[in-house]
Amino acid sequence: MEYFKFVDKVVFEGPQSKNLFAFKFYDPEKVILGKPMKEHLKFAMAWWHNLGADGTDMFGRGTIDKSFGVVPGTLEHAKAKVDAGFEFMTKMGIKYFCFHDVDLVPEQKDINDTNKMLDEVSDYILEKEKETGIKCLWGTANLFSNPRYMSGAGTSNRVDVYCFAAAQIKKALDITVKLGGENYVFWGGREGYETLLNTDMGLEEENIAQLMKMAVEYGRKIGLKGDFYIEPKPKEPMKHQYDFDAATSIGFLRKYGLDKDFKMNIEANHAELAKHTFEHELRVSRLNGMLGSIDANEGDNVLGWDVDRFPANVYTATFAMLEILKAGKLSGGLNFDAKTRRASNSYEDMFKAYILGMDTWALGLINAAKLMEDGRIEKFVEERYSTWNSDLGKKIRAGKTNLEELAKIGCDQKYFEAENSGREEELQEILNSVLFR
Ligand code: XLS
Ligand code: CA
Ligand code: CA
Repeated sequence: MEYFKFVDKVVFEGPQSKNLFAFKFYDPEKVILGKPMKEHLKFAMAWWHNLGADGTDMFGRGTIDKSFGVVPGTLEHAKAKVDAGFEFMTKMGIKYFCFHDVDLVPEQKDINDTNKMLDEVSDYILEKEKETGIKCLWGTANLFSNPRYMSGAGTSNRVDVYCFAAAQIKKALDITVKLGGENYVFWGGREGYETLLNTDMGLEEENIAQLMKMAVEYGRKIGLKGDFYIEPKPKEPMKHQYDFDAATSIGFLRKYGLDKDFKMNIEANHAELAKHTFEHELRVSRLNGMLGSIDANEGDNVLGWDVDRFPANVYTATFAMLEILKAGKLSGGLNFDAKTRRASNSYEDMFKAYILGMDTWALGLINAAKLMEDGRIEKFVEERYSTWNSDLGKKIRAGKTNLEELAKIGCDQKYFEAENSGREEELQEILNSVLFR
């Protein structure tokens, strides 16, 4: 069955094209900085939003028909989602997808029944992967929707709940490896707390570290080759989430010796919720050798929560691409953890949203390359720090001096004249002149 008859294949037609089902900027074969765009931009489809999100919000039921012609909540529906998903990715030219266990099949009352369904549906996905060459980018377990996780999964106050989490993680790892996925994500939506009055924070932190350790051991045993990721988010659904931001998560990983197996999966909208910029989170991850993958979306600065909009902000994509280019090759890619708005409720809107997202990131890449070639901003930063290349600067950086010696130099200088401007406005003007020339 063909679900999306209105489009055959989305191809590049260029910025002048008025075809709503064509790329204006994403030209997969075009070489930028020595590599085709499709290699720089490893796009992935998020199973949960694209095949599952029906526009439901806390004030109203769904507006978007994701039944794909069969009754939702059945095995047939799970398979129809596979068909629709592979038709969508093939038509869009997307080579990867990401999933939670319960995106693939409806969760059953008994976890063993859910696992049987997962076996059957993943067999079917495997067939489709072989036909199309599409692969899994990462998998994960949903450890936040089921009421048993109301007080956390790996950070639950109950050991029996912790074992359910272990069971789901084990199965999600099995399915990820079976589908050729190289990476595995931990997003801790319920791993946090509402009040310290009822919380043993120290015990919770140790327990989740232990769970991650066991996940790594098992994952390596069954052949997971890539990275485990933590996906930081400061809040929502919990008031305080332990993986607040990249810096917090990296500190946690180092404390528990998990930093060799884990990297960051940075989501733009989560960075904004932490009152950072997306590029800040990417920079912190990159500087620590911890940038693994990206959840590509954006928030809305009028709404203060996790709205998962499709990325449209070209400046943000540009700054993000600069970080990604400097990081070199990522083990992951760009997963569109994004959904169409509640009122954008047609199948056509699904395609238009992905076209918008992919074109935005293509522009980000094109612009980042232009900025690097132009070189003025980078050169300015280099010059701004040039006193650190002096003999004194080198001596300090090599740790060959002490506070007394520097204090003497400081006092001999007597006073400081603020004459070397940071030139922020000049740099913004350069930025615009490079982007829009
Ligand atoms: C929710 C998260 C989630 C993770 C995967 O806010 O973005 O979707 O990406 O569990
Ligand atoms: Ca995400
Ligand atoms: Ca999100």
